[in-house]
Amino acid sequence: MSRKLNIVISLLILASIALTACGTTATPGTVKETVVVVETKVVEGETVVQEVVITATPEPVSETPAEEVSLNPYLGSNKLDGNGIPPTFFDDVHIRKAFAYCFDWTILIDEVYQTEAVQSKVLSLTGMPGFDPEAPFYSFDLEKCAEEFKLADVDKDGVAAGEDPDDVWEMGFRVQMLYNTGNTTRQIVAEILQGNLAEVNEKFVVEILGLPWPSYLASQRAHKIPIMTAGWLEDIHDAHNWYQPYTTGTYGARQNMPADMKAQFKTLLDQGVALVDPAQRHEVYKQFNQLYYENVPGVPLVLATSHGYEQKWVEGRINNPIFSDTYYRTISKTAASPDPTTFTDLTIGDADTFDPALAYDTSSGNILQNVYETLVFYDGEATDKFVPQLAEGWTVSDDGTVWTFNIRQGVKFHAGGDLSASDVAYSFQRGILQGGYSSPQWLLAEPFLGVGMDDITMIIDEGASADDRETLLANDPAVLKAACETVQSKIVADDAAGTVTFTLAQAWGPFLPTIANGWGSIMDKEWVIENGGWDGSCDTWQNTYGMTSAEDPFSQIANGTGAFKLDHWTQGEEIVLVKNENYWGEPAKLDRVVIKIVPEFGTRFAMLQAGEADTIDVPVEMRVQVDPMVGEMRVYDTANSTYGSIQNVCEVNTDLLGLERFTACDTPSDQPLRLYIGRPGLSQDVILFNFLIE
Ligand SMILES: [Ca+2]
Ligand SMILES: [Ca+2]
Repeated sequence: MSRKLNIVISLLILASIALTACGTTATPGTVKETVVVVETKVVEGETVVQEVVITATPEPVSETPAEEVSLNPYLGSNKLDGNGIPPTFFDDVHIRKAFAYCFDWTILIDEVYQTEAVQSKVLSLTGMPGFDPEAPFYSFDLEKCAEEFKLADVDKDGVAAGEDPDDVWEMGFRVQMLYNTGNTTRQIVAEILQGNLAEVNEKFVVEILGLPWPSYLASQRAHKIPIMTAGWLEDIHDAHNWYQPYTTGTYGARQNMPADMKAQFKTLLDQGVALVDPAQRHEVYKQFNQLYYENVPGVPLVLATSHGYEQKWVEGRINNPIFSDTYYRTISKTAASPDPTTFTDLTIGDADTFDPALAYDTSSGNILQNVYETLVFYDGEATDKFVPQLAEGWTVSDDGTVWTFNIRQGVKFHAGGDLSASDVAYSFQRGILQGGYSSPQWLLAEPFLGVGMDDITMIIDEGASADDRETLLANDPAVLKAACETVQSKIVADDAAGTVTFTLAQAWGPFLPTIANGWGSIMDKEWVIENGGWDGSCDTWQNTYGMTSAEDPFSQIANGTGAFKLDHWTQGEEIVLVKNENYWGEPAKLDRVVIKIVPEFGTRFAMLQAGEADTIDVPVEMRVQVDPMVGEMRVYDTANSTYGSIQNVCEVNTDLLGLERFTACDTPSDQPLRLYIGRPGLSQDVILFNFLIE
C-alpha cells in the first residue's frame, strides 16, 4: 500500500491549495479567490523527521517492552479503560455513526467559510452521477449520537455499551485529534467534535494537537491518526474521481479500510467507470453512496462557494472552476486600466515544474494550460463539455474502447517545430512511461492498462519498483521492453492520415475529461529529444521513469502550441508569459501576463488598491477588507449553471455575511472591483475514521 502514498502527497498538495492551508478555504480556479499555498512538499524518499508530541502516559512498563514501543501516542492508554481507545475503536459502525451525529456542520460553515458553503451529503459534487437529493445523510443530533454510543460494543463481548458497565458509555474514552499547524479547518473540525462529544458524555475526551506538516504527514503515512480530515480537489470533473480515492484509492489505504468493505466499493466502482451512459452510471453510484452512508467510513463536510475578485477593467475571462487558475487567451482589459496589455496576477504558490507529464499542482497547471494545449479542451464555463483543440475531431468505437483523433494540421510549436500525429502519440507514451506517483499519470495509466493498473510498474513487477528507478532498472530488460511496447501498441500515430488511435483496456466513461487537463498536453517529440528527454525507444524509457521536478530537464523550459509562450520563470518571484504571435487559432488579446509570487496579503492588497494588480489571492478572513472595494457583482445562478449578468453594487455592509453583504442597485459605483460569488467549488473535506489504527 505504501506505493499509493505518493499519490496522497501530490493530492494533498493539490488539495491544500484549495482547502486548508493557512486556514483559508478556496474554490479553485477561475475567479481568484484565496490562497494558493503549497504546504511543505515532502518528496518520497526523503527522510521525514517525526516530531510527535507524546502527551499520553503509557501504562507502566510491562514484561514485554515490545508492546510498549508499539503504543500509539494518539490513543492514550491504547485501551478501553477511560484513558484511551483500543486500536479497533473505529471498526465498530456505531462508533462511526455516533461521531457523525455529533458533528455540527453549521458551526463549520459559519466559522471557517463565513456562511459561504453548504453541507455535503455525499462524496461527489452536486449533479454528478450518484448524487440523489433524496438520499439519506447524517446531520447534527446529540440524542442520536448518544444512542449510537449505547449501541456500540467496543469491548466485543456481545453486550451493547448501553447495558455493559465496562464498555464505552460507562468507561468513557480519551483520544487525540490532530491537525497540521495553521490548518484552521482541521482544527475547528476537531473542536466541534470535542465540544459535542463532551456534551453527550463528560467521560468522552478529545484532545486536540497541532503538528508541523512533516510530522502530521509522517503520522498519517504510518496510519497512526485515529480520525482525520482529508480534502480532495478534483482532477477531472467526474464522479469516479471522487468515489475512487475515498474508498479503494488514496484514502481507503490510509484509513485501513477492511478488505471486504473495500471489495464492495470496488465492485461498484469498476462497474461505474466502464459505463458511458450517465443514467446507467447514476444507478450504480447511487448504490455506492448508499453503501457509504450505511458503513460510514467517512463523513462528508461542506462545499464552499466562490467569492473572488477582479478589476472592473478586466473583460472576457472564462470562469471555469476546473481550470488550473486562469485561462488568459480570452482576457482583455479596457482603456481604464493603466496598463491595458499586461495582466498582473498576484499569487502565493510558485509552480513546481512545467513538465506536463509531472506537474500536479494548480500553480504549474496554470502555466501548462496557457502555454501547452491538449487534444480537447473545455467548452466555455462548462466542466463537462468538450471542444476540439489540437484534435479537429474524433470517433469512438461502439464498445467504447477505441478512440481515433484527427490531429489539427498546420500547427507550430513555439520553438518552430510542426505538430504531427507522432508528437501526440509520443506525448502520451512518454507520460505513461515516465509514471510515478508524484505525477498525475495514474489518471492516464488506468484507462490504458486497466482498473487498478495506475502506474507503468504495475505491469512490470506489480508495482514493486514504483517510484524507485533503481529497482526498476534491475528488472529483466526484456520485461522492461515489453511493457513499453504494450504502451506503444495502445497509442498509435499515423502521420500520413494525421490520426492517433488510442486502444483502452476497457470502456472509460470519463476519457475526454481525463485528456483535457495539463497531463494531456502535447509536446514536440523532436524538441524533447534535443533537450535531453526520452528518445522514444523501448530500450531506454526506464532511464526517465519516476522523474522528480528537480532532475527533470523540462521543469523550467516549455515549448507548447498555446496562445502564450513562456518568457521566463524566476523561481519564488515571477513567471512571465508573452503572446504567441503565430497562434493557430484566435490569438490572445493581451501582450503579457505576469504572475507574481507575493506571500504577504498586505502587499497584494496594496497593489490591488493601487491598480497594479488585476486579480489577487484573498484568504477568507481578509474578504472583510476587500469587499468594500466591490463596485459590481455577478451572482452564480445554480438553475442555469452560470454567473448572472453584471449588477451594480452601491452598498457593502461588512457586518453582514455572504451575499447579504452586498446591495445591488441601478447606479454605477466608483468602487473598482467586480465580485464573482456563489459558484459551488470543486473540492471538499471529509472526516475519515481509521478502522485499525497502527
Ligand atoms: Ca460490550
Ligand atoms: Ca514535431
